[in-house]
Amino acid sequence: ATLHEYLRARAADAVEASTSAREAEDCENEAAIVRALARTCAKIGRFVRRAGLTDVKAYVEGKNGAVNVHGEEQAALDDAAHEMCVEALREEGSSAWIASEESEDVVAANPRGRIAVVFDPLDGSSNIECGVGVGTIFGLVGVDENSAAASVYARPGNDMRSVGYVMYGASTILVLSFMSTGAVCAFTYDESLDAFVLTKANIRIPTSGNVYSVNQANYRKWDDVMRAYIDECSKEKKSLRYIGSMVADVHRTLLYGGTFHYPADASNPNGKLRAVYECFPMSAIIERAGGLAISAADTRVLDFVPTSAHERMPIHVGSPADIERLSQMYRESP
Ligand code: AHM
Ligand code: MG
Repeated sequence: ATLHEYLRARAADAVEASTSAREAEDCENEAAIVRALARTCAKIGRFVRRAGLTDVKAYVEGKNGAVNVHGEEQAALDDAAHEMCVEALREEGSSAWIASEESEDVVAANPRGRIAVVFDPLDGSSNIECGVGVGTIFGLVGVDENSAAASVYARPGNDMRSVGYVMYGASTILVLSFMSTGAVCAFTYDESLDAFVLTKANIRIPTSGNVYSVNQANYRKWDDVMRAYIDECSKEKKSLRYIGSMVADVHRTLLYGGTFHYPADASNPNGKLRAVYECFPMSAIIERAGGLAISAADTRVLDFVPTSAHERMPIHVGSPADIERLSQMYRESP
């Protein structure tokens, strides 16, 4: 099936199960928003693939030297991806709010809308210039009509409805969990059809895995438990894999099992990754596929309530047995 067919069927099921016209309309709108995002990601994928070529340079002139709200240098392709997403969501029309990692403020869209969209348009952008995988991450949140901007982010990750990411790697892959409880499915972009085609239905993460993924250069800045856990991984002869693109590192973790971490460290007490745009959607995908996502001993990532749209948080996601082991080590530490 194509993504369009899949969404049409799932939305029809949801409409049938709905108990009010309002709820039915929300399901239809949710499918329409996901469709718009997928179409945009196919376009972003074509730009990523052509990065460095002259026609792309005409569109995005290499690095533009701009600094985004997190103070990091922003590659121009980030800007372009952000613009493309905002444009597509505005055109689709039903989103209440649009919150992007690349924009300081949550942007108001349709005041009568009941679904807000949060996204990181191009994550891992330091990998663009050398042609290594990057991705787009998104999540949909239900809000009241005429809600305030804070209703988009000042709530736990558990509230996310549809969540997904697109990985621009050797192929362009969309991983989606549609609506609040949707199975995790992968769709591969077929250039000849200009469509995402279902390639993996109902993905379940392996119970444990042989790979751990973390920026081990930060080892000396971690707390004792994190160091002990990684020592144990190494003693157990697990393999280390780290691309430096969260989407690619988490995607591998989802399929092959194991763990991905961006812990707190001495220079970054809340880690590096943003709760709303990165940690929530990726953790929701992993948990809906049977994995676990924690930020500390017993604290689920998805229970965290951010106080700002760009707040960061520590994250450990992956196979349930492996994350449970880390959680146990934190619980037992004095
Ligand atoms: P970005 O939003 O500036 O692209 O940063 C996020 C990326 C993630 O994709 C990745 O997991 C992490 O940064 C890697 O950070 P580090 O280089 O500190 O290991
Ligand atoms: Mg990012």
